[in-house]
Amino acid sequence: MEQPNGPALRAIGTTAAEFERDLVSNLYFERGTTMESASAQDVYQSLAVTVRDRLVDRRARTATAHQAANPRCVYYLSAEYMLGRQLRQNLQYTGTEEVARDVLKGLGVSLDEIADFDVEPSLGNGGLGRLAACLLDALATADIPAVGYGIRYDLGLFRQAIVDGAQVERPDDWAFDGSPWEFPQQDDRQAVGFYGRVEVEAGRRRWIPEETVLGEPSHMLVPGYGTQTVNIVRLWRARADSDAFNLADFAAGRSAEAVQEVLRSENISKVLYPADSTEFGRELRLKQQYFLVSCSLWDIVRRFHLRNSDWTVFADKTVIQLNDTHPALAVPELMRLLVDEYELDWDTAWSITRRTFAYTCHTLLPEALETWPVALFERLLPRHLEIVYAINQTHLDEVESRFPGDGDLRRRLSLIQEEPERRIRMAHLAVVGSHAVNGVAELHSRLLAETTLADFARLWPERFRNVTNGVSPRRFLRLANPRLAALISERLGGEGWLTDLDQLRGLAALAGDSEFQRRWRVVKRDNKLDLAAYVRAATGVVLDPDALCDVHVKRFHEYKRQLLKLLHVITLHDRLRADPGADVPRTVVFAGKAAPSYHAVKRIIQLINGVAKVVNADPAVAGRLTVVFLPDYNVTRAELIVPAADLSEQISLAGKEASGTGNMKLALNGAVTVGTLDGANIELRDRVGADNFFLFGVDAACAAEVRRGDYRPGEIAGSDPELAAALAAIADGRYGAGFGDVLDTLLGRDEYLTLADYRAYLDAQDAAAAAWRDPARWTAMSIRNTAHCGFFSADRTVADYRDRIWHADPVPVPPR
Ligand code: GPK
Repeated sequence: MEQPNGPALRAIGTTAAEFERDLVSNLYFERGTTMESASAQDVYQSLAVTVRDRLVDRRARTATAHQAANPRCVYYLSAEYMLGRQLRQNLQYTGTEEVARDVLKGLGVSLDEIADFDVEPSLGNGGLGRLAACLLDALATADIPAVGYGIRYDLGLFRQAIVDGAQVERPDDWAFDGSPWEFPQQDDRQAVGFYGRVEVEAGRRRWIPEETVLGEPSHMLVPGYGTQTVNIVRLWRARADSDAFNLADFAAGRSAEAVQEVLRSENISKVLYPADSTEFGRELRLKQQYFLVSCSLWDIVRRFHLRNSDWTVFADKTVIQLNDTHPALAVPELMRLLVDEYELDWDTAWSITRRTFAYTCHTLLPEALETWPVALFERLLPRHLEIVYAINQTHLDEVESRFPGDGDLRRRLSLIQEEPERRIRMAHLAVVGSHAVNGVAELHSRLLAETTLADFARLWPERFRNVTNGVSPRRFLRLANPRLAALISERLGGEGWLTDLDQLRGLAALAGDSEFQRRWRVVKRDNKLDLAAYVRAATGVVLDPDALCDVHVKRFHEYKRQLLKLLHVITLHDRLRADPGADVPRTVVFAGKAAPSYHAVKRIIQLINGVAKVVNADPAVAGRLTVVFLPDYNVTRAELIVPAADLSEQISLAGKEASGTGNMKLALNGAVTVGTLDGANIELRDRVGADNFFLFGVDAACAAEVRRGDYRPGEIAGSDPELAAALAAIADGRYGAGFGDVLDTLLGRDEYLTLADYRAYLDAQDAAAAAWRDPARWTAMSIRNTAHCGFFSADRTVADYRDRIWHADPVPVPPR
């Protein structure tokens, strides 16, 4: 993009008059209407464009600065992005929120009402996708030249409705009303091949694909906070060739046949796969992965050639971060481009490739490590299979020379799994093709090197490192919790903490200050009132703003143990019926989506709703215990729940949660955690202090130990009367008939040690209730949680990646 400097371009200003002029003009020229006849949607779209224009100007200057500096660029490859709503973010990042509010008010419109038209693009499943968005935000804030590459799914993650207590999935046509934040670039389309054969031409192997699909990019702007940098996220959408539509079929009345080819192509970016940490063996998914990789690498190479001509500097100018294994095909694809298309020799190409890639692993669950059947891979990507085999050969030769005669080791390290069917191990491919491999929390990185990737860690210990996740304080404090942000800024004397989160430490001295505590509690209460208003409208359930707000919000997974929380609720209900003073007044909020095919956790959602119905209808516990399942958890819902939370449930079985980032968002907003020694909980507890964290449960080593021994959940249930009563309550059908399957998993294998941790969990909850009874004590704990959360800023995470993996320098963008 060129620096706009011609006199024809109107100045982009931030005064109310300029803002109003642009808004009205956008309404007129973009929507073809005037303020008098505009619909709310018209006003929203014009407002969005008006704000966007302010970023476009920065974007143009960013591109110019990058072109001049020719820096090392960070390319983030991710199948998922959960960007969240854009309007309020962009108003804040351009400093136009107040101006916009006033201008709209002058025109008789409320900003809050208009802002509700903003639709969040839910192009991800959960933590991994949201992490990608937080990192992009922090990259731009740090002035690091970066592009995020992803897929522009027509349908984002399904919308969750609850019908008769059960999850029902509805399509999320997020751009149905138009998406004002996107810049489609139809003229930058890129062809992507599939299937076909490999031909030898003058001694060189070349792939002749049989099918071609077009990748059409559109980008969204990613502004930095407090800086001029605006990076982009570039999302690819699959399009068929313009002559793919079969006119003859259509004319003959065969309308379905007429669009067949169009559909086959465009299906590639039709829908985000709603699987989270589970293997999803579908040809279309592999096609999606290659589609993303092929389009993005083409674009990365194109960008490189805008500023460079010599391949030997490619890796000095380019680092490609693989967000999990979904984009791991980039390794053979870059090799194919370098060797087949640009005719570099294999060794040079391999050295460039390895220096270019770095890989982040987000799980330890073996079932979440992707593998693809060789047969499918060969059919879809015949040349890539040859390249994978060649990479594997060199790799296994190295293994053999380092550990001669260790056939078992070679089998374990091979890119190809042989039994029960031949499959390509994508995590292996990513490790072999990268110069750095990282886990996402200290425990996770250690366990990766000791278990899941132990053989690789022995082979290349220098490649392994940890980069603990972080979250954007702009989104999860400033935007989500403006009341708390204002109080913090008032006390810390400015907003410097927003880009230097360690400054929050200054709040620790105020933890015991009764006036500050009072104001802290007022903020929390107001946030709970906001949540209560939403919950009432969405579910009819009435929440008490003075009750302890206890939240378990995240994707549904057995290892995250929503069921453990539910057993606690059932026990509380029992206790409260006998003794109204048995617990503090409490609201339990559950939210989260289950993969549509993950039957076991969909049953848990049903059971939660069954329990909620019984508890909320029981006059004996009215005002003491309320249970709500808030449907359709997403970034927007998180921004509502997180600021209102008092108690943060982070109760995964130790050793299963790679990091967690909800734990960070909640603690940052003053929620106190009840949690296990899992993922980043450990680092969180280290920082906020053991006194400000309710710890319980087995640790990862012990969990592994229990699993190896002869664990008997039935005996635990038999020897704990309260637990037995809770299980009996589920069995007797009061929450709905037929939850025998849920009981069977608990009393059978109890894979996630729910029963083993039940008693310790209840004790931790009793300790939390005791602390809550003393408001001064609780509030001090809450303040200390916020005060010591600076480490969990995504800015620190990005600084770690920058220093330890990317070695990319910032490029400041001059102001206009
Ligand atoms: C991990 F493997 C995966 C996955 O497919 N999706 C996903 O969201 C999450 N994750 C982990 O479960 C979290 O512990 C972690 O904080 C998050 O990725 C970001 O690293």
